[in-house]
This record gives sequence, C-alpha cells and structure tokens, in this order.
Amino acid sequence: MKLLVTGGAGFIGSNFTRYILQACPGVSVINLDKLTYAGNLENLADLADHPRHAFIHGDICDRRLVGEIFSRGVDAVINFAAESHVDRSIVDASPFIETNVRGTQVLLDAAAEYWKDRFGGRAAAGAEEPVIFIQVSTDEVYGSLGPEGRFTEGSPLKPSSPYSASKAAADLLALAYHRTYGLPVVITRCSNNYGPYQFPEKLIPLMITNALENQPLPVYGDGLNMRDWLHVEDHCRALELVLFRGKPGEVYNIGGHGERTNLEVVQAILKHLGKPESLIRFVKDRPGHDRRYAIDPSKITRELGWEPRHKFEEGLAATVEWYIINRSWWERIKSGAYREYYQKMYGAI
Ligand code: NAD
Ligand code: TDX
Repeated sequence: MKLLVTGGAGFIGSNFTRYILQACPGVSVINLDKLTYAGNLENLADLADHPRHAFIHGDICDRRLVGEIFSRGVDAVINFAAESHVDRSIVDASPFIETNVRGTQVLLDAAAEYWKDRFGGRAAAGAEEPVIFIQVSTDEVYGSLGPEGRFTEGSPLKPSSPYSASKAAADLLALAYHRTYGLPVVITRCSNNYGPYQFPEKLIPLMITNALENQPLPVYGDGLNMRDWLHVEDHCRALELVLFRGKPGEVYNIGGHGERTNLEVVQAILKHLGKPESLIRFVKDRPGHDRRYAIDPSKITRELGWEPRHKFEEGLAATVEWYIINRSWWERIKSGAYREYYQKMYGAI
C-alpha cells in the first residue's frame, strides 16, 4: 500500500511515519511537507535512507504537485499538514485558512478525481470500501466543555479559535466530499497529544525545556483549564486501525481519559525534573481560552478495538527523559526564528 502522508515532518506526522513503517512492512510512505517553522527534517533523520520512505518538499495547496503525486499512484492519504498552534492563529489567521481549509480542499479534489478515475467513484461489487482519505482533526472543533460531560462524535461543532474554526471547516469539507462525490473519507478527532519531537511552543515541551533552562514557566489564567492528554503513539495506533478498518463517512473520537489541569501537568514536569514550583508564572489568559476538553472514545473502542496503552504519568516521565537526552534538537529550534516569536508572546516574564 502506498500512503501519502502530509505534514510528515511535524510532530504527529513524523511519529506516525516512523510508526507505520515499522508496524506495516507492506506500507510505503510518500511524505509531503512544506517545512514551515514547525516542519523539521531532523524529525525524520533516522528514516532518511529507509527504502519505503520518500520525502517531497512541497505545499498541499499546490494542486499541480499534488496531482502529480497522485498520478504516480497513491492508495490512501492521511492529512496531518496544518498550521497547528492556537496562539499563532490568534495573532494571524491567514496561514490557517490557507493550509487548513484550502490545502485540505486541494487534497480532497485530487483524491476525488483519483477515486473517480481509478475506481469509477465506487468500490468493486461485494468489496468493502477502502478508506482513501483520513482527515486528522481535533477535539477543539467541539469548543469548550463545562465541568461535566465528554465530547461524543455527535457533539455540536463550536470552535473557539481561528485554528479550531479552520479545522472544523476542513472537517465539513471532507464530509461534504463523501456525501457529494462518494469519496471514502474518515475524520478522526483526537485530544491533546504529547511525546517526542513536539515543537516547544506547545504546553508540555515548552514547560520541560524552560524548566531545563531554569526559565519561568508561563501558565495562562488560573492554570485550571483541562486538557485530555494522549501519548502520540496511541494516536498513531488509532490512525492505523482507522486506515485499515474505519468506515467511510464516519467520525472517530480518539482520547485516553487523560484529563489533567494545566497546573497539574506543569507541577508533574517540575517534580520529574527536581525543579522548584517558584518557576511558575501566572500570565495573561489566552483570548477565548477553552476551559475543558474531554473525549468519549467509546465508538473507536467498540468498533475498532482501540485502547490507549500509555498511562499519562509514565508517558510524561518518558517524554521528559526524551527532552533531556535530545537537548540539541530543541536548543537548535529555540535559538532560531522561534526566539523572536517567544519574545513577542511572553516578553520579559
Ligand atoms: P505540527 O505543527 O507539529 O506539524 C505540522 C506539519 O505540517 C509541519 O511539518 C509543517 O511543515 C507541515 N505543513 C504546514 N503547512 C503545510 C502545507 N501547506 N503543506 C505541506 N505541509 C505543511 O502539528 P502536529 O501537532 O503534528 O499536528 C498534526 C495534525 O494533527 C494537525 O492537523 C493538527 O490539527 C492535528 N492534531 C494535533 C493535535 C496535537 O495535540 N498536536 C491533536 C489533535 C489533532
Ligand atoms: O505557554 C503556555 N501556557 C499555557 O498555560 C501555552 C503554550 C499553553 N498553555 C495552556 C493553554 C491550553 O489550555 O496549556 C494548554 C495546552 O496548550 P497548547 O499546548 O497550546 O495546546 P491546545 O491549545 O490545547 O491545542 C493542542 O491540542 C489540540 C494543539 O496545539 C492542537 O494542534 C490540537 O488540535
């Protein structure tokens, strides 16, 4: 099977590429990535000479390039490519609309054309419809929860940030291509991921790397916002199941009952590192900050047999260890263009 993985030089995409090549000897990966500030070929360094991995530097918005890739033969697409950071979307929504909405539309167009040309727009009689397109989405499309309840696949879409609004738009487009053209699309909505190779603008790696440098840890608002943490490898395994056994037209929520307040997460990191809580700084809240996310994953568990394997405390300890061992990886990032962004966001805290 030839898989087109987009955004495969980012955090989840690079973990997925490594995972699927190892888990499935019959799968080869074409990895299309624009290498934005968040894309990093160092995330794929160990796969550079892998015989089943080919990297293409390019943009998912480039219809000609995407068409050319399809014409060389693609069995399925997993679309990770996105602008992914909420805070950046609040500063400037434009790249979010361009990549997350228009880029997804370009990929859907190419996939729909290919689906029509190769399969006449429908699976062979008697054959189960294969999944051709996985749109990797997020629980943020559902907006914020109150103190009770969990997001199900039927929860209304109420995105709060330009980022989550762009992801919701892409989800709706993908579902529309299923309805209109019969394109076998599946949407996955996963909760917050953590693990190796996560860009240090996101909560967990930002807090680990700042603490390692004895720098202040900026916690938004009262620190009591809740996120539902899932180890990236558990997300990758869920995507593998969806790819081979998912039902076209369906949405699958992915989450591992890993609810923690931000403050609990930050305190746990400091404890692992033996650093003092006096490093914590409560700073101005994020505008439109969602209070609580929690996923009900019972559909993917019931229908595809998925269960998370990583316990949060153990996964977090291993992640802290990864950032200690891979100091040069994040030091290179933090000393580059990212430094300017950090100054603008956090100033002198
Ligand atoms: P990331 O920012 O680490 O990586 C995104 C990758 O996409 C980068 O390599 C970047 O270069 C690439 N990219 C951006 N624009 C592109 C374009 N126009 N063409 C080609 N490549 C482009 O993001 P991530 O955290 O790995 O997230 C991956 C996907 O998973 C995103 O779609 C995100 O919405 C979704 N998601 C993330 C989380 C999370 O907790 N990180 C949770 C749920 C869903
Ligand atoms: O400096 C910070 N201080 C802080 O308190 C940062 C960067 C974040 N936070 C808070 C905001 C959130 O409540 O931590 C929580 C997590 O923040 P992020 O790491 O920015 O993640 P979040 O906004 O929850 O979005 C993430 O999960 C869903 C990903 O970035 C998205 O791509 C994914 O869709």
